Amino acid sequence: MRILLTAFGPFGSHTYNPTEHVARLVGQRWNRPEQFVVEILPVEYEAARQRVIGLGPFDVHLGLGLAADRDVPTLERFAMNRQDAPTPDNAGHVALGNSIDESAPLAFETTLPFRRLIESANATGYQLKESRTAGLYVCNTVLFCGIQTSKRAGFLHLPPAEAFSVEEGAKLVELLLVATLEEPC
Ligand code: PCA
Repeated sequence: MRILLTAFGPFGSHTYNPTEHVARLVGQRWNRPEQFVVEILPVEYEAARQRVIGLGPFDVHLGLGLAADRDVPTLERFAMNRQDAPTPDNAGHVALGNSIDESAPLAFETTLPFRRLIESANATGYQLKESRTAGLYVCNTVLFCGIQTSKRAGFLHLPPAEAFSVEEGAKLVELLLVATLEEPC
């Protein structure tokens, strides 16, 4: 069993991205038998897409990203086959509504046990909410490619560090991964 946990570093006006620290902490602490890979992806549409495809299929891929305008963690339900955001990526590219993959459908739904994860997190005292859009920036691209590449894939947006500590983020990610592994495919 192979697990991929991805996250991002700084981008745009965000000089600190808690998700890279959360992902590293979860990777350091993982003590279960599954092979666990942590990858910090470039905040660039094309390079991130290539990296996810290049890492190849995993049994579970959970992507993490910062949602600076949200105050609780959100689990993404859908990935859109679009790239469209005013903020340039870290390569300076501004996306204007192109498809990620012209041969793919307009949207995919997460292949993680979505409702079960939200219920498990909330039963443990987290406020984890459903989100129906990951935006159309780089996180959405990673979720889209993750669903195309790995057996089960999903995406968790975390609020900024003022609202949520790295430790809390790591505990939530661990809970979501363990709950996914316990759910039959
Ligand atoms: N958040 C951005 C990209 C990188 C990150 O951490 C997003 O929500 O698309």
